[in-house]
Amino acid sequence: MSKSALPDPFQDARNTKGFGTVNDQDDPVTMVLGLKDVRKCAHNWKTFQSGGEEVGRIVVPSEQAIRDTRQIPFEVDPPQHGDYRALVEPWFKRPLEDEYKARLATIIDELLDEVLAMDSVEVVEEFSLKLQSRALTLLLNIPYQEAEVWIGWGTHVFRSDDTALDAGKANILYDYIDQQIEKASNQPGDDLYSVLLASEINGKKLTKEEVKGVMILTFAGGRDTVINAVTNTIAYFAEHPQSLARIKAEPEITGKAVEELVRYFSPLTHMGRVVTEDTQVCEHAQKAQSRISLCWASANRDERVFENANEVVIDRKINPHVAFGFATHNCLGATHARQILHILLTALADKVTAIEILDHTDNIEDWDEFKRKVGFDALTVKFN
Ligand code: HEM
Ligand code: EMZ
Repeated sequence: MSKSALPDPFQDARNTKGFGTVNDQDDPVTMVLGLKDVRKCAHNWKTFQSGGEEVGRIVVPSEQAIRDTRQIPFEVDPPQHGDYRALVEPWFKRPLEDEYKARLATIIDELLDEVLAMDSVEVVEEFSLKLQSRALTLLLNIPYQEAEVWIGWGTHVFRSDDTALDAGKANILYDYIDQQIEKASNQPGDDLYSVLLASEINGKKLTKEEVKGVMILTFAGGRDTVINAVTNTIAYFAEHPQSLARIKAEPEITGKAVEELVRYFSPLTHMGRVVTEDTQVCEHAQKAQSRISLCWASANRDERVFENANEVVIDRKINPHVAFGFATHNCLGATHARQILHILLTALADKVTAIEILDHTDNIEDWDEFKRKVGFDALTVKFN
């Protein structure tokens, strides 16, 4: 069996009934599996809500027990969503600027040089986590050194080896953000905290709680997703050196390659919504106040849309994937994530000739009837 392959556990359920069910903390979730249905539900924010009363409930597993702060704009529905989104969108587009790209390229080049000199590298801890944390200093526009603090937190800010909902860990993040907000409020700079503290919606300054909501989301949403995408990229090229050679020979396909890898990896498996009225989902009765989820990972393997859906077609021409979501809440961090992967592919093609996998432990998510490999808990390689 290929080590880099991520099998699609949803195929049967998607083709027979179009949905699956996962019981999360006695609050079951109907997982919507087909691409068309996922898009339809994502578009319909009135019936399938993100911003209900119960903060944390749209995440699966629900984070109600470990979080009181509403993540913004993720847990807000239109029309308020649009106000928040308009406020933060320009900031999250900065990765398109040349200077940002150049600084990101330096971070990636330095890290690659480091691991190329090592006899063996545990990619998750020694490469992907460092890369994610160092790159995030650019997105937040704060000193590079701060990444060391975040590297110490491990791969997920809410999950640990023992539990998917680690309150102790979550509190470290909340306290840290509170402190940073105080610091920026006393001594404003040109970092994201300061910019948010100074901004207004309809003439009203954002509260510290709102700023905290944006920052928690920025730390949580862009962490294991990016780490898994980077680690899976290394595993993929280890087993497909010819694809790396193609990117070297035809750098113009790099953008397509990034989209295809993100489709195939689908680092965020699904995201929930709360149903506001009795309705039907995939011809299945869905009660008001129950939960559904939009399963991006399943939608991205929908064979009605993607030819050879279970293969990485490195220069796939038509690729309407939903790995970054769809409609209202589509990923704000996508510009940053795409830039990381684009620069990483270029640097790998430039500096690396072969990657050998020495050891690996899969990271398999358990969604009751579906067990999904999303990446690796550990991946040891030798770069050549
Ligand atoms: C939203 C995936 C990286 C910040 C989303 C959504 C998906 C997603 C599927 C939609 C959620 C929904 O509809 O409920 C990913 C993947 C990533 C990634 C696959 C990496 C490959 C990042 C990064 C950041 C980020 C790096 C920021 C540091 C956000 C935010 C939203 C979001 C703020 C909410 C946008 C809104 O509500 O309007 N992401 N994400 N993401 N993501 Fe990402
Ligand atoms: C939430 C989510 C954001 C959630 C767009 O996705 O990412 C998850 O990893 C977090 O646990 O709180 O931020």
